[in-house]
Amino acid sequence: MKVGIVCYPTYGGSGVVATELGMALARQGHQVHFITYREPVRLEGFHENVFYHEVSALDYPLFQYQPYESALASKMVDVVKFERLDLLHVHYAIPHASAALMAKSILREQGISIPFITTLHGTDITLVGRDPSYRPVVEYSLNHSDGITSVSKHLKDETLINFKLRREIEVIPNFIDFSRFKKTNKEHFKKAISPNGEKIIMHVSNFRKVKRVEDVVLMFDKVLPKIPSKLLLVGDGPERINTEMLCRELGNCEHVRFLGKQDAIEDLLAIADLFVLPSEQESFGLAALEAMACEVPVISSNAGGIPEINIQGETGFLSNVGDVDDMARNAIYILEDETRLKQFKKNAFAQAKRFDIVNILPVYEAYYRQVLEVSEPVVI
Ligand code: GMT
Repeated sequence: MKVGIVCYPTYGGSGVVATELGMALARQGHQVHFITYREPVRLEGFHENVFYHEVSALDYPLFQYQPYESALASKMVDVVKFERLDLLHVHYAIPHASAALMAKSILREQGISIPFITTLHGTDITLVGRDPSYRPVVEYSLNHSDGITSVSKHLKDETLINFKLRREIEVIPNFIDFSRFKKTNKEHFKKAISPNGEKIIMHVSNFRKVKRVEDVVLMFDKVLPKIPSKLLLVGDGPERINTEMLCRELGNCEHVRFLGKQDAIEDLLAIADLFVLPSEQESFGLAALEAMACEVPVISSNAGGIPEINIQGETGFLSNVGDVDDMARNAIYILEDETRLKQFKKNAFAQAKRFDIVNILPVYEAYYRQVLEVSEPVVI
């Protein structure tokens, strides 16, 4: 198949999933064309069967906001025609689904049929998409998608509650590429971070408000007196400054390291003992699953789709959003006993294995085939 993938190329779950899916499809022999405004962060190096088409939106003094959606739709038209694509797969509904719909309509008039699948990732539904400023367009473009997938059961339910959809939503969970995410020996690095064998607690996110990074620091502050430990905060975003201020207020800065944006997350996860994800909203929680793949148990909130991956008392623990006391109690429980910690690590890995890309990729391929089979031919 020749597939066009549209996504946000920046750090963020949906772009990561789109990129890894594209690369896996390419390894299976499909031809994959990424259509984005910048090269996706995880698309490093040269890959046979992978092509990249940059969307550039002409700027003009009249525009207060650049019409990116029009530029994207125009690029899709061009790539579909020139590369003779079979299918478009857009990740994150806004504005990718409506841009794909526009491209599809333009191509239809030229006698070209191009079905498109929209994958819902989370805030495109739960936060941004249902805002009145976008809602009618999101609903319309979902109803005109040839296929819709959602990364968790919870997100599917949320979508059906918030939008009047005439289309079925297929749940296809996110996945792990175990050739990349596996525990490796990084003893030298561990020694540098925790010279006295302190436990390493880690959080990775884009530091947006929904991630509640301050809860990570508050929880850590309660764990620290009981368990000698270090906190690694990976990522960057609007809440970083408040988080740094909180560390200063609590006086625990010497035990907290802000590492900023990092590419090789797996190298950092290799030295972690515990991962914390206290989000207010999380349709899936890919960051937690990546941690589990590297044998790291998870302390999380019970928001959104997280309970579909983190199993209470087995791979970690789940608490109500904001209940930092409970999170701290659970963290201490896991970390205070070596045998227990080992068991949690083992369970976390076993759970992540259920989401091996080897199992999920064929589900996407089958769904692509299904959509292609039923998509209407163009009659002009
Ligand atoms: O919140 C993020 O980290 C970014 C966001 C995105 O769409 O780029 O992530 C969403 O998609 C990820 C991949 O499917 C999910 O793992 C995240 O749970 C989801 N984020 C939220 O729902 C807040």
